[in-house]
Amino acid sequence: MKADLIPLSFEEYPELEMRRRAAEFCAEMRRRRTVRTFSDRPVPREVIEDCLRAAATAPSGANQQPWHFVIAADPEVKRAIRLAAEAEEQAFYGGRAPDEWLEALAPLGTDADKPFLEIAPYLIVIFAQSHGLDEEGRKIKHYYVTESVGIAAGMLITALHHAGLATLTHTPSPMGFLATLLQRPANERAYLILVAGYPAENTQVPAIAKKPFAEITTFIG
Ligand code: IYR
Repeated sequence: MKADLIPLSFEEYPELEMRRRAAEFCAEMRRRRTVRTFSDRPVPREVIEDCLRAAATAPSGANQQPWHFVIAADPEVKRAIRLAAEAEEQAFYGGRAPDEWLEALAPLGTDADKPFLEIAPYLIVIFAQSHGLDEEGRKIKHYYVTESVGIAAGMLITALHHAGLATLTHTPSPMGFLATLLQRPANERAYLILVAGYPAENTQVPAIAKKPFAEITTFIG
């Protein structure tokens, strides 16, 4: 059934202001770096909540919002996630990953040790709902699930960065243990762990760069 229509809430800026906003936001985003060393300093829960609210505004296939966020702040839960993730990573780095993959990861200096999973104040585990369920428990087909959850995850990373927090997109592989550990229903699969908090003091990041703009864009006309 077609939804009722309401006026669009839209803000247009004078061109100079638009240019300034775009340039400033670009500069702010270019400062974002994935961090692998976190501080245990507490972060106000309300900030995390607002960032999640911002992420939840993401467009999604048929507006089905096929995501669920589990926010693990409990030290015991974080520890359980760390132990299970490290077990997978040990298998990954200890032989499961093909050499080509390990070579691609070499510049990042990652290994199977994941202390940040316990140190960072928040692990935001993003689940994708492969289908929905109606009141009678019948399956509701979801559309563009991967795209939708990816967009929401990107908006969450952006919101957290904008708020002044660091993040790490962490994808232990396979991630099946997360649904079990966090007692998620059968229609949900773990999509990624977003580690969020302040960076540890004197955090260093790999000297790697983004591709040049001309390489990633083709303007036609
Ligand atoms: N999940 C592993 C490996 C890893 C894979 C990719 I692709 C990365 O960009 C980074 C790491 C780990 O977290 O170490």
